[in-house]
Amino acid sequence: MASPSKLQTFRIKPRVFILSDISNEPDDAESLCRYLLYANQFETEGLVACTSTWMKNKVCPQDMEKIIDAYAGAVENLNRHVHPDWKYPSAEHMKSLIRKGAECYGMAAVGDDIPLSPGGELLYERIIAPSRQPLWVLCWGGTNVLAQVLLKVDHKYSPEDSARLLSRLRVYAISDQDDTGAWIRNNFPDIFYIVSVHGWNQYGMAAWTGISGDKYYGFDVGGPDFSKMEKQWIKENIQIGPLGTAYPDYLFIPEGDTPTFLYLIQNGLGISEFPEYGSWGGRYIRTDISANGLNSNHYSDTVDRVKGKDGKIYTSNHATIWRWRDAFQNDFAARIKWTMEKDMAKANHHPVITINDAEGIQPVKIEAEAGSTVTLDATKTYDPDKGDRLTFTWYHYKDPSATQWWVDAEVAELEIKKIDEEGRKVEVTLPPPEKCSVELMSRKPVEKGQLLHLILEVTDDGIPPLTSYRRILIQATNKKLLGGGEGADAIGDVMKKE
Ligand SMILES: [Ca+2]
Ligand SMILES: [Ca+2]
Repeated sequence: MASPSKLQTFRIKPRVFILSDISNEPDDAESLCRYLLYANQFETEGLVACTSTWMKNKVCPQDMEKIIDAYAGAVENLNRHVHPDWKYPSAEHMKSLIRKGAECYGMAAVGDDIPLSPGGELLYERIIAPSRQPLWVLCWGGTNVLAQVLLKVDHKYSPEDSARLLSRLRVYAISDQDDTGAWIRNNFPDIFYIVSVHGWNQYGMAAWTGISGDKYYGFDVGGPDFSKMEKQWIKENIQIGPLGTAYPDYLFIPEGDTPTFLYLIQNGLGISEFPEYGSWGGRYIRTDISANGLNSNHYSDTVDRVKGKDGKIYTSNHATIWRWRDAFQNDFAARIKWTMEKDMAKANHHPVITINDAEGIQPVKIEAEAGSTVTLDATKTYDPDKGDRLTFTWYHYKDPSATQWWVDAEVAELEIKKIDEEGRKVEVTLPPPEKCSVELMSRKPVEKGQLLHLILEVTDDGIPPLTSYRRILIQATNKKLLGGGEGADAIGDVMKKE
């Protein structure tokens, strides 16, 4: 019989603080429904209703309460489907975190003589609390609550203490939705800040619309599979049970704010300190590459190359999210089923991956010489549900290793050879030194070459199927400095030689 102690565990609970312009349209309510299904793996520290350019003069905390009332009816069943050490927080606890942000637009809430809103008070408390864990501020609307608090920290603390406190902040914002986003990045450029930057309100250009915006905005036509975003699918798979019935129908696109926490979900794929590695919440890279990014700690859009539904390759920022759509929609649907099912044996649960004896979700880090072969063994991987069959897929995620647009010219393929029929064990051969351990332009050999990303994806055959991941970070080395070639000062000259 399936035992809860065999279910996935984690090492930490990321601290999360949500600012939401809930009720400007239905999509924040949808995102909150989904977020609550993952609430057992996060330490939620605040839920603040804020304004945005789409709702400038009111905030709607009462609509957060309604969703959490619905969650109250789901907690008991949810807890039957997670490891006993990773239970869901009570609805009372989640409700106690709700506050109002400033009931005005943007910078009108920010100034020396303007008191903090109740939401600002809570955020201030959480920022100055003694914790070594980063605090993730997820911005689903405007950012004036955050801007208010930054100004207060700046006034109350010495530059050194303020820098220390703000170094623990991590922001993921869904574009700029008021005039404080640009103000924050200009005045506090060292804050870790993920946001798509583009012309005002031109959301179709932003990576986050990759979650579901392909039809509405008309990007990547033919690439993403929209079937699990259709209203009918949502009706049948999501809008059911105690929590799902609180999930409203969508107006423009569903769940535009959801990528902020898809980014943090602990499924073995993403590593939250490294936006450039890619995750369900997309892939972002530093805008400013000055020494350690000290001029600006802003992360903006980049692209992935992904084979679409029609077999063509799509190169886009949106693809960094839609490429995972099937998996994250199945994950959502499976958790909605948990809310309705008392019996663990009647629902699906995630495969638990072990690689080379390391269980868990953390990346596996290895160093290997360019051209050498390493063995990776996931034999001990299991599914906690009796009888589920697992499919093992290993693939080289090349995009994170590239330093420029032409990934195929810069990142050579890892050779992956299955040792057993299922592919639980593989031999992986690194590219030769001239392909992974020389400088891009000078062709000078380097001792430490590319960091290569190998992903193991394990999917079960439950209903709906669930996927777990592990990332293997392979640091290529070149101890004998082999493979150097004739370089050039200009990229055009390098290309001629290729
Ligand atoms: Ca929103
Ligand atoms: Ca399973």
